[in-house]
Amino acid sequence: MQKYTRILICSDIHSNIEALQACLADAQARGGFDRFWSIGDVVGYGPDPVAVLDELRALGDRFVGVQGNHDRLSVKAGGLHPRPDWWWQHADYRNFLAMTATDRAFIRSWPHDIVDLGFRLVHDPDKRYVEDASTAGWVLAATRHVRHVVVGHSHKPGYFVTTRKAGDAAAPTERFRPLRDGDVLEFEAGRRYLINPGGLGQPRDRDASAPYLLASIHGDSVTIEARRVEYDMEATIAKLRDLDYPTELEWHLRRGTG
Ligand SMILES: [Mn+2]
Repeated sequence: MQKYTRILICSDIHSNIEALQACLADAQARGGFDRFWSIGDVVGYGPDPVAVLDELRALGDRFVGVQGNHDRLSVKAGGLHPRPDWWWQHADYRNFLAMTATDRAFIRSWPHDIVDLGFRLVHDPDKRYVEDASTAGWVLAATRHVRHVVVGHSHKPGYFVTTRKAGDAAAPTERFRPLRDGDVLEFEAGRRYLINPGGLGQPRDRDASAPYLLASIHGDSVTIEARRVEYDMEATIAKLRDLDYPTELEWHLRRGTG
């Protein structure tokens, strides 16, 4: 019998502990996972950076994570934007104040990008949003030493795949394909994939439920199942109000925008 590695893939948790715990429980109910890939932006925006970091620390060796742009900002010396211009900077500054030196050391321990099981994990390659085929093709072409790429940053679950004719090297891709709840994607041999698990703690595809992916990987054989999970958003929003976070956050969570 083949032994598959089961991986929970998620990105952009953004200090949303209710959404994270709901996804962990959902994955547990579906047979659990051997590894947890976090594609960055664990903190920022939401009200619970420390609870989220504690949950990830509790995963022990199963946790593999890279830094996102909000994570990088949150560990800058001196903190963030004491007189912020934008609503999200207010939120990130509150995140910064809530975290301890130990929390910041944990975030600093994550690399910018990493290769695991033939996948390159990177939040925002060259600080870009990968939302069109030409950018996806550029990222894949710049990453020829690995088979596939996982990104975050756009908060929209979906994938790009190289065209059948292209083979491995030059990598023009087909258009973006969204991944919806229950979609199952089996990788085709000889093609390269760039996947995005979506924004677990702040989706931006106009579906307010929390997205993540469950992958089964054995050598070149890859199957990915897309999940959407309802979570106790009212609890998250109550905390945002209690802690006087910008009202834009509630607005975006309810609508699945950002
Ligand atoms: Mn983000």
